[in-house]
Amino acid sequence: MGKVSVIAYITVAVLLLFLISHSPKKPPNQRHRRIKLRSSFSYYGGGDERHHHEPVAFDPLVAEIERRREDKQWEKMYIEHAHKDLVEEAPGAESQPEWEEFMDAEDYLNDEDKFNVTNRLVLLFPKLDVGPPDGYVTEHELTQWNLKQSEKVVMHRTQRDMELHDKNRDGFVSFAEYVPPSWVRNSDNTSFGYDMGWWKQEHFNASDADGDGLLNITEFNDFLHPADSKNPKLLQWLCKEEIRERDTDKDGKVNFKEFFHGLFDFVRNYDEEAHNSTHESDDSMEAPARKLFAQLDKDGDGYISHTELLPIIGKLHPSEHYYAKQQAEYIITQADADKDGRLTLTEMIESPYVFYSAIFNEDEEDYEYHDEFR
Ligand SMILES: *[C@@H]1O[C@H](CO)[C@@H](O)[C@H](O)[C@H]1NC(C)=O
Ligand SMILES: *[C@@H]1O[C@H](CO)[C@@H](O)[C@H](O)[C@H]1NC(C)=O
Ligand SMILES: *[C@@H]1O[C@H](CO)[C@@H](O)[C@H](O)[C@H]1NC(C)=O
Ligand SMILES: *[C@@H]1O[C@H](CO)[C@@H](O)[C@H](O)[C@H]1NC(C)=O
Ligand SMILES: *[C@@H]1O[C@H](CO)[C@@H](O)[C@H](O)[C@H]1NC(C)=O
Ligand SMILES: [Ca+2]
Ligand SMILES: [Ca+2]
Repeated sequence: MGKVSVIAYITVAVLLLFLISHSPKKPPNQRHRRIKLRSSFSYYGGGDERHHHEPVAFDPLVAEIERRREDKQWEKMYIEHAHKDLVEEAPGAESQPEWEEFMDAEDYLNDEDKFNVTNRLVLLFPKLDVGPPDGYVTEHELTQWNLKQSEKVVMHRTQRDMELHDKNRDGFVSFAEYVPPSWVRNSDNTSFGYDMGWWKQEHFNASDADGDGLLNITEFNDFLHPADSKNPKLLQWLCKEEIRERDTDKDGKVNFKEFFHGLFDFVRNYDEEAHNSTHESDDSMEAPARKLFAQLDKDGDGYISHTELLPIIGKLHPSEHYYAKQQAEYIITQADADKDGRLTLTEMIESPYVFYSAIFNEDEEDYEYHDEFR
């Protein structure tokens, strides 16, 4: 990490101090709720994205704190692995990190004198209510907001990865520069998408939209998140990878059996989450699977080729937009008190913890327990 990052940390810290010292004073209530910062993330967005997707913080201020914590974790992990010998010479020195300043950040978020969720929502509402600004936040507005927040987080991670790979610091990643670090290579293969051929040159080439042999930040971000890319070459590559992965008899194509016992489950799960249908048994799913297979098999040769897979690739690899919409739908079902399908500022203020992820403690004692731990 360079000087720029250090300066960025300091700037944010000063900003936070400013906010703390200028917040209005109010008596605390709702002591049983506690806003939690999230601490887990995966180092490479790569292949495991469809298995678990962390929702992004609703409030940019919370996101900023989480981002700084993640950077610290990342930096520590990177330094540990880049200088393994150094760390091993000092056993136990950093084995149990205590993120004290982030504990403080969590305290800050939970101190209503300092971080008043009502005031935050009042402040944020006009930023959400933009299309059009009519006093209601619709599912679409909320989706766009969520998407903007998650794109910021994703791009930040990409920039961090870029710093790691762009060894000659020219702002581009060449294929030669793109050697996965040893700690990625040595870790669990499947979780980093080795089975997806993640590190292959073909993937790199497909991400290189203008074909100059180098990936700029946009292309590198696409490389790491192909499902969110608009680059047709990359989407085609993703389809090819999917076919390769599902082609169990290795004849280069996907037949109905391979489709039914693999791809179709993903499509079904996707549609279920979108349309809230009930779970069906394997037998009863065969007919709809055959129907979809026939629709996709445009040339009717009894196999799905990678071009025939393109219409459903978004269901196999859900995009950030999909998750942003899912999160928006969830928030609205939780906070829409009058059930008109949209949120007023009052509705939002009445359910603040739908927006601020919180753990719920039954009673005061539980709260004290957490208090002691800090
Ligand atoms: C937050 O601020 C609002 C308006 O300034 C006030 O009415 C409310 O009591 C405050 N809430 C808390 C929990 O301090
Ligand atoms: C991951 O896969 C590579 C190549 O297929 C292999 O050399 C390596 O030992 C594997 N690593 C683990 C931890 O399974
Ligand atoms: C990727 O592109 C380079 C030229 O830019 C070419 O030499 C290489 O063979 C390509 N690799 C694959 C797997 O397509
Ligand atoms: C990266 O290159 C692509 C063309 O491949 C271009 O569309 C994009 O604007 C470039 N991004 C930046 C940040 O320069
Ligand atoms: C799905 O529908 C059932 C009833 O049809 C309802 O009880 C349930 O809450 C719905 N789930 C979601 C996630 O919408
Ligand atoms: Ca470079
Ligand atoms: Ca409403």
